Amino acid sequence: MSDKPLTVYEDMKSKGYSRRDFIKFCGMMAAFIGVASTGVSKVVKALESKSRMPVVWFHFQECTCCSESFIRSSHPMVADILLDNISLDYTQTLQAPAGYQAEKSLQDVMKNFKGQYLMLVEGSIPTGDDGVYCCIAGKSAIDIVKEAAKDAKAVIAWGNCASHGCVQGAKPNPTGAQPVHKVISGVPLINVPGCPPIAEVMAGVIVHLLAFDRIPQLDGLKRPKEFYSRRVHDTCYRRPNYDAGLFVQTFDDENAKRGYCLYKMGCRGPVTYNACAVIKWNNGVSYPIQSGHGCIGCSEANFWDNGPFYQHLASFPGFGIETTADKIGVVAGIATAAGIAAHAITTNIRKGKEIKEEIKESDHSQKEDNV
Ligand code: FSX
Ligand code: SF4
Ligand code: F3S
Repeated sequence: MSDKPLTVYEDMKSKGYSRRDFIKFCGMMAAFIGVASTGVSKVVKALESKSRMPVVWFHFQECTCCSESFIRSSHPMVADILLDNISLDYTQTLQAPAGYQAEKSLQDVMKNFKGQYLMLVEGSIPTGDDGVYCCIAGKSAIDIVKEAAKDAKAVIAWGNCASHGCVQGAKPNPTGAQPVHKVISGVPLINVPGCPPIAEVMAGVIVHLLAFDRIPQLDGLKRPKEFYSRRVHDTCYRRPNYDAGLFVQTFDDENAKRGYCLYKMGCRGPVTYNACAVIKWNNGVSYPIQSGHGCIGCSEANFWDNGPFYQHLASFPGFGIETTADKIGVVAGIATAAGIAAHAITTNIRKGKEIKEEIKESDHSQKEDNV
């Protein structure tokens, strides 16, 4: 048997997945990362030829919900395939080894795969008092991050904690919690905020790296544009109510039952960049606003300090300093602009659906290949 590492496809085959599963997976991923239907073949080609990518996944000051979000993805194939195909060599919550053995795995990856491994970080880094507030195997989180980042191919900061500091970084921030990008430099870094981030977004970012061997296009805050270029407000299904000036005034009023806009209940959708209103959660079942609660801006920096959560914003960027919810129903041009934005993102998702349909079609004509 050759020592050559298995490609993603070979590895899937060895685990009993069919060719059809593989194509379906590539189609799903192509849809998430927003490539056109012609892009599916690129993803297929890449995953047929690329070997597994060594990965180290760190946990610092966090609640582990980012991992939970990912492994409990309602597309079991996504987490299953990705966890198999990123070679998760070190992760404190999922790895089999413990103690010295676990730390040896980490050292082995850093030594044997210099410049090739992907570093995933969940949690903020406490920098106060020489980093004593989070230590693993006798080392502080800050030292671990700096050491591992030095030879990483790229770093992904999962969730609000690693991207922005989250609740640990909120005032008075007793541990001096900092996001990853504040403690390392000189290595490509992607922020994937959200508390936690959406599983499909996490999967999309990993597949982008796996398939195209480069980081996705990022915005000024190092967030992948595919998922963070629109405000929740731009794609929210309650948006027509907002434009018409129809608001919930208390959580138990008639307007709440009618599903009116939650802006006056403190919704942060107008200042929050995330894909929740489009991709949603639990296999597209719902998202906070659809469940009757305003967005609390969990993907934004300082969201804990930007409260109180249940008090509406006095104004927000893009709508004019003086614009308030009471006047907004008459600002017609805005609705058009938002409509265009919403269209752009929903087109991507629709495109995804079309891609899936195409795959279904070709599935019918393709003989099952279960080698
Ligand atoms: Fe943070 Fe991850 Fe919030 Fe938790 O572990 S982003 S606390 S939901 O999820 O790091
Ligand atoms: Fe949706 Fe909130 Fe915007 Fe209202 S304010 S349209 S509930 S995102
Ligand atoms: Fe977070 Fe707002 Fe989405 S609270 S989960 S960004 S709707």
